[in-house]
Amino acid sequence: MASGVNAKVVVVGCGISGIAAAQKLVKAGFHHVRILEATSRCGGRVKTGKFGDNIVEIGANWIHGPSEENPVFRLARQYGLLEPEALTPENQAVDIGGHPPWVPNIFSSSGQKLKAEDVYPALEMFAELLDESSEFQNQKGEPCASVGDFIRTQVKQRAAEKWKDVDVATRSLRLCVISNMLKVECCVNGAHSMNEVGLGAFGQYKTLPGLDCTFPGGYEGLIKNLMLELPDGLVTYNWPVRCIYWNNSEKRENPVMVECDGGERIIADHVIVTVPLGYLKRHHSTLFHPPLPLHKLHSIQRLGFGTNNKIFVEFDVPWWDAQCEVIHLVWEDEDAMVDQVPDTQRSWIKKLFGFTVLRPTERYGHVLCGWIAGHESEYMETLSEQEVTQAITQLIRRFTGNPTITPRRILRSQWFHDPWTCGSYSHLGKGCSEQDLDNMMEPLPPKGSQSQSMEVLFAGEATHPCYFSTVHGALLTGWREADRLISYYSSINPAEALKSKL
Ligand code: 6YU
Repeated sequence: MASGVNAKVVVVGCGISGIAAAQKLVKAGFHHVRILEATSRCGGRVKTGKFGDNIVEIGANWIHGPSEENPVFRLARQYGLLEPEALTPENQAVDIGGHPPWVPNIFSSSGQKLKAEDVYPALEMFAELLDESSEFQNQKGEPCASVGDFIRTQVKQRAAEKWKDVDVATRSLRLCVISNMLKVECCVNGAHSMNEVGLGAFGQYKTLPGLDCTFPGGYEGLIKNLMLELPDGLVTYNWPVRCIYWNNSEKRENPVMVECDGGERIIADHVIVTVPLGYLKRHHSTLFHPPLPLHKLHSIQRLGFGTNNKIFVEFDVPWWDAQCEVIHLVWEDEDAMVDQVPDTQRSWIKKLFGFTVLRPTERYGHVLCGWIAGHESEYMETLSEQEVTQAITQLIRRFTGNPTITPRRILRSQWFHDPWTCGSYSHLGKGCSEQDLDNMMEPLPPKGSQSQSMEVLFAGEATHPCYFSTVHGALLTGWREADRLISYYSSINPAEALKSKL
């Protein structure tokens, strides 16, 4: 490792993956590590904000699968950031397969609170089909290209058999419930429509045991604690990277040169790129010189990166049940099982599947978090806060049948228009396979090149083979790329390492 500790490493991006990479390298003794961050803050898509007197999560919300195998859970426990309940063995043992068993309230667009027995068969069928959608991985010959197509085709067949004795109105209502569940899945997957989520690789995403939990003091507590492990001054803020010159044809002393927006140039032995997939999709052609190899570029294009936004809404008094944890809004004109609205500008609000209830009430007051994915969500970002408030107010009045309900205030996220993120998180699009994630994480120069000098490495949520789209996935990719460099230097002897730097 003698030469490794002197290697100059530049990490692009100070989200959880960039922080994790730097932390591991610093711990291993690398003392020329720096992070270049485009914005004025650390944390990236882990972002805690203020809403009145309370905190809310603008980005990541839960630890998905808080149990021993989850490194975010282990760190949060170590830093003392979780509530006692989240630490219990019972909580860690619950295996919910990524879908927490929340107590729902379901309202319809004609202002009715729906009866459980009318809608539960639809929820059950949907859950069954989601499970089945995960079973085509590595099998080839999946019956449809997308999860959306598969679910719609199967629901039509199964409804005709199973619900043949059910009256027409109830059957139609159940199909509308399926529409609502497709919109929920658009949020979960960060996709515009489930027609864009590939069926063949859907089972690639893995869940961990544990009942999803939140950070009572905010997710950013995790970031703050990790940052304390880094030396002062390691991060340079407001420093966007414009171009990474690799494959040194100018015979510079160091193989990589990083050019920043202000024109500054920084030389390095290794660069770890952690920018979001959305940013890569938009800027890959200017961010790398020479351009990325085609197989990597094609994977960047094939993988999906969509928008999922939150709209926090506060009320003076609750209009939902005391036990309710999630509110679904079912449109009664959607028995065609749709998860896209026909006219975005006029009816974008129909894409909002409903709300989760912020708990405990003693901490948050009566606050709901609305969820909206896709192009409709991107359009919502362009509206004024007043226009969004008006649309939300009308929606709630309609679904509750109560024309007096008035929100006290709202706050929404705008991830698509964040120039350094360009959306929310990644999913596997149609035609994607495990190979695309392998291509994403492959360092440059690529396999088969003469040089194996690890000039440019790739971390970030969209490079994790099975935990993409999550904080724990992102964290693990940072550690993975740090380990790649650590083992690179321990595998070459000091003399060779020196040669590779000349
Ligand atoms: C999770 C959750 N969660 C909700 C919402 C969002 C996300 N996630 P970063 O972007 O953090 O860092 C990159 C940095 O690079 C950044 O600071 C940039 O400013 C910087 N940068 C960019 N360009 C640059 C340049 N040119 N130069 C310099 N710097 C530059 N994850 O575990 N629990 O509840 C949620 C949620 C609204 C937006 C989430 C959640 C995703 C995580 O937030 C995200 O993965 C990580 O924070 C990313 O870290 P990073 O370091 O990679 O990038 C079957 C199947 C299903 C599949 N999905 C199921 C799981 C569902 C995921 N659920 C999400 C749900 C919510 C609600």
